[in-house]
Amino acid sequence: MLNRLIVLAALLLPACFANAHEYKVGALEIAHPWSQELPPNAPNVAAYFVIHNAGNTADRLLSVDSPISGEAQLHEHLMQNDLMKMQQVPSVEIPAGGDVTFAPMAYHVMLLGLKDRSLLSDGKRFPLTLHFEKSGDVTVEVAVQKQAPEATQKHAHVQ
Ligand SMILES: [Cu+2]
Repeated sequence: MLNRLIVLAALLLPACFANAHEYKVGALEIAHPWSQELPPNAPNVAAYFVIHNAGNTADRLLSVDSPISGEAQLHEHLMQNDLMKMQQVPSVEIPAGGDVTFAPMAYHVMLLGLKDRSLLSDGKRFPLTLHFEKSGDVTVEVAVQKQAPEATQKHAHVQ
């Protein structure tokens, strides 16, 4: 009976998180990498995720790259003279025990010089490699979707 329950629980669990996915490297957890589907002529694409540092030392996201684009940059949004603008940042600190959210109007990954648009439509996924100072490299699958995932931040803490 207990075995049956465990099997049942194992079968049900992935269904709850059908649209969320999570990656781990060292003490870091990267929750639900996603990208907004854009018109086919959009010059750049942005990628978002939440990084949680479960360790007790800070780490740093140094750079990112993807086979679908010639260049990938770390960007932040900021207010300057009442105008929202974005600019490149050299790296992003991931504080010990903290979360850093990459989201629209916040930190984001900017993919420039798109080489392959075949994976940029709703329901597809493309690879993105994150390079961390201490934890090393991890390749995640970025889910392309029409709708921004409302539950992304909530899911970041669900184990
Ligand atoms: Cu940008």
